[in-house]
Amino acid sequence: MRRQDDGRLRIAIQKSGRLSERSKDLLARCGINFEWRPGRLDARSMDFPMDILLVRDDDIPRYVADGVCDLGIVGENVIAERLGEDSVVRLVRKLDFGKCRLALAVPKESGLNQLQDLEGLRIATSYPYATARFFSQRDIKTEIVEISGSVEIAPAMGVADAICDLVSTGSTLASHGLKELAPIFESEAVLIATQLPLNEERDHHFRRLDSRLSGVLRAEKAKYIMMNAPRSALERIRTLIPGLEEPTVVPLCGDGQRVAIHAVAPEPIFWETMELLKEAGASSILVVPIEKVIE
Ligand code: PRT
Ligand code: ZN
Repeated sequence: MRRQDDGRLRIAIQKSGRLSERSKDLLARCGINFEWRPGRLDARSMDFPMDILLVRDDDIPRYVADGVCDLGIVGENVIAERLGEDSVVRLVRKLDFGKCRLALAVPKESGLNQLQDLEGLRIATSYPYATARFFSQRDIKTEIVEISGSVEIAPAMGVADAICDLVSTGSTLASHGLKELAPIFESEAVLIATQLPLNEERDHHFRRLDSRLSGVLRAEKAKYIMMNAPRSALERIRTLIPGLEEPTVVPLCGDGQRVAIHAVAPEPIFWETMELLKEAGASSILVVPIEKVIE
């Protein structure tokens, strides 16, 4: 049943886990703060017409698909596992955190080196749907052993011959004597929206949120760069900073040859680039973070 329409957006995020703090922080940077009350799984924002629901990440795709919540922040891996290929939610944008990959791994000394070697073997995973689909698409018969946690210990326990689990740094695999055999897919945290229609009011708030998110994500990567340089070095300097199209160039007081250059660089500026800028004749190079961007 559709919930009562009070014009407020409702978003579901993970209650406690790897995505919780980053999700709350991202909303806070969009100017959306919640009053958290101990023991409560919902909260109301005082500075934006939005309510939040704290749930297990596995439930988020379904809540959003069914319109229980308008929006959700969740890993792509969870959406793929819970909803399959049905595009019953709308991917609004990738959020640049929670990056990992679902991958197949085998014991280092197993002699298993390629996918075909897994034919007829047991694969332990918390992602039975995605794993089974991967093998059936390649016509490789395997037995899927569904395990809800600590999948990496399954081979040592004799429960399975290989595993299919999330990997980020790879240190969990290494510390359990496992090696990665093949990636299945890449994942990161994403904002999803229901495909059910939002009324005019909620759609308006959704657009405001999305525009703020876009600004926050762009600002995260972008830097404001300032330097002084000879006017003759301008062309060379523009080639050194990726994406630098229209810098502001201001004459320096009392110096006809040198100018101040100010620009927003859409990508991070590395030390190597600063050294090249110096070689090109730039001095007093300042790189400062940008907090918010709105176009
Ligand atoms: O309680 P709830 O169901 O909400 O949480 P959960 O236990 O199912 O999920 P949680 O909090 O562990 O992870 C939430 C989401 O974070 C996942 O669905 C992914 O989208 C994302 N994510 C990113 C990861 C990892 N990186 C990750 N490394 N989720 C889990 N891991 C685990 C992995 O399962 C393995 O045990 O970390 C270990 C591997 O890490 P490395 O760095 O050693 O390779
Ligand atoms: Zn979960």
